[in-house]
Amino acid sequence: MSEGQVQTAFTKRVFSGIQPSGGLTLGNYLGAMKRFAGMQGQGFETIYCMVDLHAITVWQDPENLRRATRELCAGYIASGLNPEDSILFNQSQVPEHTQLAWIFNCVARMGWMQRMTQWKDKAGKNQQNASLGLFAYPALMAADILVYHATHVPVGEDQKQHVELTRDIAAKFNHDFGVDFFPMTEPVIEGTATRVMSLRDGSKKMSKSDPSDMSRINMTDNADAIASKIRKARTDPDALPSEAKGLEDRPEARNLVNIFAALSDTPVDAVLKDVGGKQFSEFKPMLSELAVEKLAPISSEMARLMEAPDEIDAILARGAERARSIAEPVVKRTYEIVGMVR
Ligand code: AQP
Repeated sequence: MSEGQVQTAFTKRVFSGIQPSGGLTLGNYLGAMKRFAGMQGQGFETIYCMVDLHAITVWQDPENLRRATRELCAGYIASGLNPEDSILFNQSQVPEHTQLAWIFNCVARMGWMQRMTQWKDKAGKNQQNASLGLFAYPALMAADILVYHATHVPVGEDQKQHVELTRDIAAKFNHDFGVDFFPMTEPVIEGTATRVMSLRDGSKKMSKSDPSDMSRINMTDNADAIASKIRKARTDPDALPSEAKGLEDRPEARNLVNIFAALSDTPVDAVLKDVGGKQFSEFKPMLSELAVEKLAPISSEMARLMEAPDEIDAILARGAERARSIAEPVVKRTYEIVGMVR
């Protein structure tokens, strides 16, 4: 289907996004960016977004937000996304996302939102003081996806619930208005790194906003920082097992093995065949070397791209134009279905 037409047959189209809410982590790379690049040119139309409107659901310093948005675009490109083959753009430059989100705010139910674990985690005990935007986040995410009639959304484990809610919103809209307009989008959660955990606590996901920098590998970390974080990563005193079953009650060990497997594109069992029986004192330097080998070219390409912010802005502007040409007719038709006089 060409840009500018409303999709009715729901051909294969991928949408996903990352928040420019701080420095990118190894979790974002393995759980999202590397997989986004893997879906490019595989028979999907691919659309990837910097979701800045999501980022501001918690306070962002304006200068940092601008920088993080450009850095995320640089990260996408350095991870293998090509702005000609994929549409790369910034969410706030395509107003159709918020236009559709308002309709979805009126379709989604309060109870659905209250059940979202990300809302509960991020708002914590102080829900009364959280922003209304944080509460409504999943309706905006549904709009991000459905404004392109996207059929597939590659995400990490943590976002599965939001994609399921997107399906609920699409189904309720279709049912309420007696149409078959929005597709039932599939989450794509594959591979060994759909949930990269903190290096300090194997029960917590690696996150940009974790107060401890030692908990994560940043995509801009140099070789020394990567090696030092892996050396200090929490582990247990036992040697590595030879089979995945042996990692079951060892979250920190499992995390480091999963990271190794994902970075080397090797199944976990094959990794354990090689490293089973080794102590962490031997395995950690192997992991550091691999991480530096894979991440250094990405971080140096990001740094190079960041030297030309005007070029990044031009890529984003062109991407927004292409994205709008798909999103605009979808919103126009949605408003007609709802009964708005156009
Ligand atoms: N640790 C992770 N393991 C696997 N996938 C991850 N993702 C994030 N962290 C991990 C995936 O990255 C995509 C974009 O996420 P995001 O940055 O928009 O939001 P997030 O999931 O809330 O990421 P952070 O790092 O935890 O950000 P903050 O700290 O700002 O909330 C998603 O596909 C996500 O699954």
